[in-house]
Amino acid sequence: MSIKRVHSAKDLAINGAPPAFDQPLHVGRPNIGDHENFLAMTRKILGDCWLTNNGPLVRQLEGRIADMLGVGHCVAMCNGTVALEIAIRALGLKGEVIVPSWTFIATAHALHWQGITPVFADIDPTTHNLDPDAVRRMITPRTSGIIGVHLWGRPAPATSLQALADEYGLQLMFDAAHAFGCSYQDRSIGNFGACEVFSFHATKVFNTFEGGAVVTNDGKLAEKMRLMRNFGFAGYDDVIHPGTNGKMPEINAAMGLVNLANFPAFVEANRRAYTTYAEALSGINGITVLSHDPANEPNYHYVVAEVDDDFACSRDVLVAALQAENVLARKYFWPGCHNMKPYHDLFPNAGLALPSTEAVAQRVIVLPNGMNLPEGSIKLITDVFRTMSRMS
Ligand code: T4K
Repeated sequence: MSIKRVHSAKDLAINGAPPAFDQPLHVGRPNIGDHENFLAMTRKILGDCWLTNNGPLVRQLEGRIADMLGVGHCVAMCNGTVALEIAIRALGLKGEVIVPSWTFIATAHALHWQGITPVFADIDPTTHNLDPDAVRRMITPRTSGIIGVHLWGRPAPATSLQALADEYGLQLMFDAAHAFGCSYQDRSIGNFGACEVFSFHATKVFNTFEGGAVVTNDGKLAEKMRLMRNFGFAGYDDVIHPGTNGKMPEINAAMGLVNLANFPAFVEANRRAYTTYAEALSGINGITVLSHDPANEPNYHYVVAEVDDDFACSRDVLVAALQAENVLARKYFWPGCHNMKPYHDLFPNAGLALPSTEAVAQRVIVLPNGMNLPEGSIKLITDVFRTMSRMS
């Protein structure tokens, strides 16, 4: 990839200069471990003629993940969304369930798709995670549970949410799609609430092409979810539970095993990139890189910055400038689930109770990260910020 320098406004692609990068830099470019290992495992899968249905590699992956997280049970699934749906059903959630609106749309869809009403609670604008006081305000007699989201891999306030759930007799589970390999107060994410759900989508810090898992310390719940992900089969010809097809294929598990072996290198590359971004962007008026609480272990996968009113241009103009340079920065998760059509149609006034979500949605920008970032690219990306900060 060839890289051009950005010094001044006239060097910017939005002003007609060639883009800084001749190929796009993506948020969510997959981290891929040792190719030869993966190809060898693929040949074995083909030779053994065992492609899916709780195969040996899926079972191996489940064991490795459970060990790594120090959690009793890992139930691998075909993707994070189906994993959420199965966990929600297995916990018997119904009526209303409280979720943040500031999350990927799958969190809300996993409820709505099953005839459950997602009730959006506001976030703490500093952490981007659910604000327990806001959750309390949304509890009604129809509420059956709370789904916290560890957004950007920053843990949701699990202790306060658990206390609230206990006080009102609610189920608590977590969408941990972003938080594989993270911890909260010295315990791995995966050990909080009744269960936690990971996404192993290609764009995640740890991927299995598509995939996901529910992890739990509750053996009965794990058993129920194993039945549910395989149509409720308890053996040949014996269906004992309603179910769906949530199974992870062997090829995905092979990718998972290979990537798990390389996981520490992925996190280290992310950490270095995060630190470089944070240093380069510090001191630019109106730009704040979201920090991590030293009490918790992050995976540094999402590099999130906020653009506030002190910056020389709006967040959207900055994103347009970066995209013109082939830096495909994202506005995740603008405009918030409650402003997406299915939920805006249902709750047109939800935004009134979500002032922090509305404000954060206008400020956030997510930057490319991961193993595939070309050497020197962060310097150039942050030069674009610096040049835009001088625009009037
Ligand atoms: N809960 C939360 C909090 C989540 O963030 C997600 C998923 C879920 C639940 C559901 O889990 P899954 O059912 O997906 O397992 C992407 C992902 O598709 C989605 O998995 C993820 N969250 C979300 C944050 O990001 P999009 O619509 O932004 O994807 P897309 O196609 O724009 O790709 C993102 C970037 O990645 C692009 O610039 C291209 C690049 N990319 C993508 C793929 C697939 C690659 O370079 N290579 C690839 O193979 O949703």
